[in-house]
Amino acid sequence: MTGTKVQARVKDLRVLLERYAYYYYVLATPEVPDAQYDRLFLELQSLEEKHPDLITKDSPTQRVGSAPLAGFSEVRHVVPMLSLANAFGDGEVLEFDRRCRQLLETSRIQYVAEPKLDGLAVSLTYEDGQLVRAATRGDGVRGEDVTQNIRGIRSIPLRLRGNDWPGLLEVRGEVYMPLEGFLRLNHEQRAMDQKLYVNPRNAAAGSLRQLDPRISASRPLEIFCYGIGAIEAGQVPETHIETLKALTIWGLRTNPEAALVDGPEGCLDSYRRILERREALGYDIDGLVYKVNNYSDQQRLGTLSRSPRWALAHKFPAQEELTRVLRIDVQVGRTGAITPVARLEPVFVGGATVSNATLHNRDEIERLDVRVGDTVVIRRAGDVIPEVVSVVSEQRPAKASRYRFPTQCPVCDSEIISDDQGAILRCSGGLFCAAQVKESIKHFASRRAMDIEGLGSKIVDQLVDVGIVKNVADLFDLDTKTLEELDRLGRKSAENLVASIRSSRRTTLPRFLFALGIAQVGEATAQALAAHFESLDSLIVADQEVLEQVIDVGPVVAGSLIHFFAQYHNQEVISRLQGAGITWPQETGKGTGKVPLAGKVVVLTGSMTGMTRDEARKALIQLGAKVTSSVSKNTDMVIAGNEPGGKFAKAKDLGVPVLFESEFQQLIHGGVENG
Ligand code: 5U1
Repeated sequence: MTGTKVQARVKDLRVLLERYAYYYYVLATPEVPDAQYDRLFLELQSLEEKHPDLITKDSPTQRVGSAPLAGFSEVRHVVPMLSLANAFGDGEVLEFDRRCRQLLETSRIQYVAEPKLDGLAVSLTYEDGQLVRAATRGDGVRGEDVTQNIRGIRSIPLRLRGNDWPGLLEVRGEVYMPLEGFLRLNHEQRAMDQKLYVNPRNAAAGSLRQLDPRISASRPLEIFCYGIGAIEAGQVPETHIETLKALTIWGLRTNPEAALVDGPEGCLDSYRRILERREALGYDIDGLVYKVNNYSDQQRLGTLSRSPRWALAHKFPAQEELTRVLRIDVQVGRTGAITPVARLEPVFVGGATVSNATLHNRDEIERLDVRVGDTVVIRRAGDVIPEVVSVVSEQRPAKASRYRFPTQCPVCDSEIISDDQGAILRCSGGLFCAAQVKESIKHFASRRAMDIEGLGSKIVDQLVDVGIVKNVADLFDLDTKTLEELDRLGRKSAENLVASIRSSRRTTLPRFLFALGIAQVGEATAQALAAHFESLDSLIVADQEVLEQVIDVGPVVAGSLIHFFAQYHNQEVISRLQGAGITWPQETGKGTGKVPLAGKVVVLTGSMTGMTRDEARKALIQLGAKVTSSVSKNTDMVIAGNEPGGKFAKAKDLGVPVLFESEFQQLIHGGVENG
């Protein structure tokens, strides 16, 4: 290539790479597979190696420097980075709106409601469209210069797109670590015997403050930009919502959840909706921020000493709190798995009072070195079981001794054994252990299994403790008189329970298989087995080889099924259940057109607007699909919602067909043909 041609190619490659990064990170709709991006990147890198004079500071290849820093120098913010006034209840939001209306002498205000990320506030300065400086918020007046590390965040453009940006533009936003990246990072840290981060916020802060920019660049950091600080030689729009749009056009990533809302009712409505979807966002938020939309109104409202009068953070209930460990117990699950649980001084966290938190397993107790009497951080996020996150070791009582894991089952005294890998500890008591019997009955009766309404945990405990029920088949022998004698169960409830046990007998084969509680057989596997064999009899007689033909059934699941059906007492229970009248309609798994995704391996990514993730997953299972979590060459289809992320890119890369939400909805309602 001639010198001019090389120059032109280098320029084209940069434009293409910037464009692809923009579509991938900012618009979340990748234009090309990752492999294509990588190819062009390598081409640019090799041209720059041969022609170093063509290297520019804003080239996509020049994001990460190699020299570790001695420290971070101080940066003074030209416009202070303010903090936000907090509200914890609806009343405070109404009061905020009343005050704004009064000061503005208006009857109605439009606000922008946007998620408040639990990350690290930063300021990015662009001069003539080039990123020249990035700083942390610090105390709001002085922060640290983290330019080298910010350059490593690929969703932050090194130069702005278009040409209508102000000559000097200081953008503000929150750097955060998505939950998936946080879990992956901690997994890697553990593998390398490095310190674990307690939460995504600490991981984001720790990653951005690495002195080696290469380490920082390897961390899964992202940004959402939410406003503008200093500005010269140019203008920004007149409203906040328009500014967010302008930022996106200039190549900066803004939160797609930000929305213009009307009055305090609009704010509170957004709050409730986002609170419901909080777990599905893929990143931690600790509330919503409401901002008066109109900038001239913002100016008239002005700021108090540290926070603007025109904005309010409406916080979610705290998800982490401190409390004390009173005792450590172990619980025995349906399959005998032993789970340690911390009994706590009750504490209000994540919107509920919590007095128990899981300690997961023996290794986790050892890792945390949690002891009775310790002050601990516990976390309760949404419906997730509360867990102990860390120990405040400075507050440990002098005589607290190390926890010794039991060697015998606390319920039946059988020996506790460890499985092949030594990761899971189990009670060896089997059906001799009342705890395992109770849990297997609770599972059998649960909503997604036989769905026996009214058979709650307390009733099962009593039935097993007094010896009336020894296995799930005994449930179908219960009568009103027997049940009436149990504590707290009147005649009416006893009658209702007998009726719901009777009506549970009409079920489906997948539900029945799932209800049996066979190790390794969850809902999706039960669905696949039912679709494949279409009858219980054919499943029971299937050998290892035949079983492994079922999609996603490998040697372990097949072995578990064979072991289960070979046990005499399991055969007896199944035959008693059938004798009690449990029936299901003939499986019409293949070729009927009712289950268009029969046997297909499907992956869900991104959030749906019309349904929760769990609803989407159930709809897929109903359509016959096997829902898995990661995309591979075995995946038949990916369903992509909003912000689909890496799985979407991988699907495109591997040529896996992708269905968007509208097409998925059509499929649910019987519209799209599937090949
Ligand atoms: N989304 C969002 N987060 N956040 C934090 N907007 C936003 N605005 C802030 C802060 C501290 O401050 C400005 C209102 C000054």
